[in-house]
Formats: sequence, C-alpha cells, structure tokens
Amino acid sequence: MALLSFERKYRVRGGTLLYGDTFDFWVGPYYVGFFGVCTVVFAVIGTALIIYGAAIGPTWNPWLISINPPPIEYKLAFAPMREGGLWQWISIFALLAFISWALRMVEIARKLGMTYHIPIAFSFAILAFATLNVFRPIMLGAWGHGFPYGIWSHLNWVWFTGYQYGNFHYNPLHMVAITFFFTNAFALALHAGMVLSAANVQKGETMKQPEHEDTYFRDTIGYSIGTLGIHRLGLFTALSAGFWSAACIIISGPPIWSRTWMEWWEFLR
Ligand code: 07D
Repeated sequence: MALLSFERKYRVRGGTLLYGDTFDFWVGPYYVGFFGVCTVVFAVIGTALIIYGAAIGPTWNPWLISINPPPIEYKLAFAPMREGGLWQWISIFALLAFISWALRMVEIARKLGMTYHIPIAFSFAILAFATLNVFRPIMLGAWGHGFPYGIWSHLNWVWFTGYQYGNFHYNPLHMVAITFFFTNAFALALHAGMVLSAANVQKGETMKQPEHEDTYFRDTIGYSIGTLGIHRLGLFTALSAGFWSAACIIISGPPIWSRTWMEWWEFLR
C-alpha cells in the first residue's frame, strides 16, 4: 500500500494513554496527542531557559556557551538561578520533554497495533541521561556532579571526570559499553552494506531478495542470522551500549569505587 493511502487508512482515533480524544489529531504529517503538546511546551520552556542562560553569560559563541550545574556547596538543594538554578530547571524540563516524547511514541505504537520496541529503545537514552545528571549526583550528594550543558564544557567534564579515576579506559564497564558500541557499528556496517549490495540495483536489474542475502553470509562465514535476527542483534547491541554506559558511570564514585580504575585490576596480579 502506498504510504499516503496507508496513512489515511490508519489515521484512526484511539490508543491514547490520557484524556481520550482531546488531543487525538494530526497537524500535517505529525501526530499531536497529549504528550506531543507536553513535549513542545517542556522543550520550548527548556530552550528559552538555555537562551536566557546564554544571554546572562559571558559569550554568544555557540561553542563556548555553557549552562553550569550549581557549585558542590549547594549539595542537593535548589540553587539561585544564576548559580546553577538554571541548570536545575533546564534538567527538569529536558527530562519532562524526553519522557513525554517517549510516551508519544507509545501512543503512536498503540494506534498502529505495534509493540513498544521504539519507546523502550529511547528509554535507554533517557536512562543514560538521568544516570549522569540525576542518579549519580544524588549518590554523590550534590547536583554539582552533573555535567554542564555546553559543547566545550561537557567535553571538559568528561575529561575531568575520566582523569579523577586515573585512566577511564580501565573502567571494566566502560570497556563493555565501548565493545557494544563498536559491535553495533560493525553489525550495522555489514547489514547496511549487504542490503545495499542486494537492493540498490541499477535500472533494469532485478532486485535481490533475502535468499541472496542469507546465501551471501552462509557462503562467507557458514551462517546467516536472518532478516529478523539482524534487527534483534542490532537492538540488543545498541541498548546494551546505552545500558553499560549508564552502569559504568554510576559505579564511578562512592559508594562503589573511588580509587583509580587501574587499581580495580589489582586482583589479577
Ligand atoms: C547521555 C545521551 C542521552 C540522549 C538523550 C536524547 C538532547 C540533548 C540537551 C538537556 C549516554 C536527547 C538529548 C536533545 C539535551 C540539554 C541541554 C548517552 C546520553 C536523552 N569513551 N567516558 C562514555 C568512549 C574515554 C568518560 C560513553 C570511547 C576516556 C566519562 C561511552 C572512548 C575518558 C564518561 C564512551 C572513550 C572517558 C564516558 C558515552 C575512546 C576521558 C561518561 C555514550 C575510544 C579522559 C559517559 C553514560 C553514552 C557515560 C562515557 C565511549 C574514552 C571518560 C561508552 C569509545 C578514556 C567520564 N564513554 N572516556 O551512552 O558512560 O552516553 O555516560 O577512547 O559519563 Mg568514555
């Protein structure tokens, strides 16, 4: 079915999580929904606060603008706006916008009778963000441990936090996360290259089907994971990358590990 007629057929009421039909409509190609409205409202407020933060800051250079968390002395209290309060409110609105976006994904999946793989996948990104700027700062006792919102400044934070633990490459879960990131890229490279080589044919040539693709890998390595299997593997490696990233930073700091990550490996000696 062509995409446009498919959309007409499936643009049906229902599947909403809250407020029934109230926001159950489309603007052009976009489904609105209650959580669509929430996302826009939270994202606009968050963005306005970032622009305000830039306006009261020392620079308009986009590389250098930075909205910083409060100094450590404020512990887990609310800070004045100019001393990290802005960062706190931006974090709150960012999280609300991310969660609303995930719930909008749930509503669209319900409308189409699909499973929740996409919102579940996005939840792993939200988990990683919340781990860095909510859970870990709470565990360490101060919002000041969160990362700043700025291109240059967040790189500085990663550098500084990494060297607090000696050499972050020795963090065992950082190793696991990176291995999943690289495996994911490797699998996508193989999959994308294979699909393009079979399906991106010249005019007049016949498009190859999954039998060609399966045979290619059986001939190459004796095994083909199959059409559904490659997407299961892709999702698994991608979500694992996000999950172990969150895990690697949550274990960096009390109560779990406060020394260098090289020292963790001393049991091997
Ligand atoms: C947080 C993204 C969430 C996204 C969302 C979507 C927006 C923006 C804007 C609020 C987690 C929407 C978002 C629209 C919102 C506003 C204003 C994903 C998130 C919700 N490292 N390292 C990782 C590698 C080194 C260090 C992860 C490689 C050094 C620290 C990943 C190398 C040192 C931390 C990774 C390498 C060091 C990390 C990040 C190589 C520095 C973390 C991926 C080859 C000296 C971070 C959870 C991720 C982490 C992290 C990879 C090197 C330090 C595994 C490949 C040796 C301190 N590193 N790293 O999943 O784990 O982010 O975050 O050298 O905190 Mg590392």
